Amino acid sequence: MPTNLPPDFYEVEKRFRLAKSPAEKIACLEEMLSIIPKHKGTDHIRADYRRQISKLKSSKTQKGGSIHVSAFRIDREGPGQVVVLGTTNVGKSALVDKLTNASPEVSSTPYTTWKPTPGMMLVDNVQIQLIDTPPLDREYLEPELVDLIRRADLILLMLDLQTHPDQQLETTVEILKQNRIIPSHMEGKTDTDQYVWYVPVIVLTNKCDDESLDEICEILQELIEDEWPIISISAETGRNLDQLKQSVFDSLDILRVYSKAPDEEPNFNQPVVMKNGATLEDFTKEIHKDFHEKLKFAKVWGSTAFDGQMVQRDYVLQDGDVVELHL
Ligand SMILES: Nc1nc2c(ncn2[C@@H]2O[C@H](COP(=O)(O)OP(=O)(O)OP(=O)(O)O)[C@@H](O)[C@H]2O)c(=O)[nH]1
Ligand SMILES: [Mg+2]
Repeated sequence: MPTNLPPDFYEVEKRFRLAKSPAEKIACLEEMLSIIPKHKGTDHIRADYRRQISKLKSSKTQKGGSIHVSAFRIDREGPGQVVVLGTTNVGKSALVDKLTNASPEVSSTPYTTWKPTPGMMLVDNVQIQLIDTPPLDREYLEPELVDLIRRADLILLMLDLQTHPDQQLETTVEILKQNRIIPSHMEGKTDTDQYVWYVPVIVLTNKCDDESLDEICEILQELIEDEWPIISISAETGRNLDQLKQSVFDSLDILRVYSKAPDEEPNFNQPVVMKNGATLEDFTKEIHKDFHEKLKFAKVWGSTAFDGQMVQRDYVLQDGDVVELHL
């Protein structure tokens, strides 16, 4: 236990030791966390309190005691859920803060984030959900975080370029593997009898603030197997973030279609976002059930159609198509 703790801390700690119910214990631990000073000497103990809180919260949910809405249950918004993962201090919160409308706490103190925070990132005219997460830790991984990762459409696996990124990658992949989560590009290359979840991964080497660090990025790329999709970025200076946004968009395998009424212009700020391969039939379902049930024909303006071409329900939509539906 570190010295120089404020007197309040010991009072709360005493209450914690005497507490009987999980709710009381959680309240005390949260209070202790807010009192304890943040510095290197308290890193370990703060991480330990967070683990205890997580364990208490999940056992509380399982027992069906009080109504508990988990911070890890995040509704999907937009065309895909993208989780930002990595060990502590790599810059996950800084990235989500920079790219989305959310403002998670960014700090040089390890183990700052302890619950996920979703935000929406605008790529071109599409809002994509990005989720900041607590650090991956060998000792304990919140079961609900594991579920969140398994359900994700894409993992942004972040490394701190300035502190042994190759080891961080190894650690992170190992932790994921222990939880039966395998990067998609390794499908067929891992020997396991268990059921596993394959999730696409893009590796981000963060803190590549300027050209002087490009050489380390290149060495890292040579060190790790070449099939890893990897982008060097800086959440702080904004370096290569446009490239990252485009790569996220491309990985989600989506296309945008614009609906228009006869004799009107389409609204290019409001695309209907669909999976690649979607047909006109799928599009009618997105617009309204009347169109789905009673569609007579549609006109399309786009890359594979001549302007105003009449198409049928089986027409395969392309990114950027403008569609006019007729009943
Ligand atoms: N130089 C530099 N520093 C960065 C960059 N991104 C983040 N940082 C710094 O790295 C430290 C950690 O950033 P966070 O975003 O809090 O890291 P985190 O991964 O969310 O950490 P945990 O919440 O503990 O998991 C902070 O001091 C940031 O200012 C970057 O691109 N360049
Ligand atoms: Mg964080």
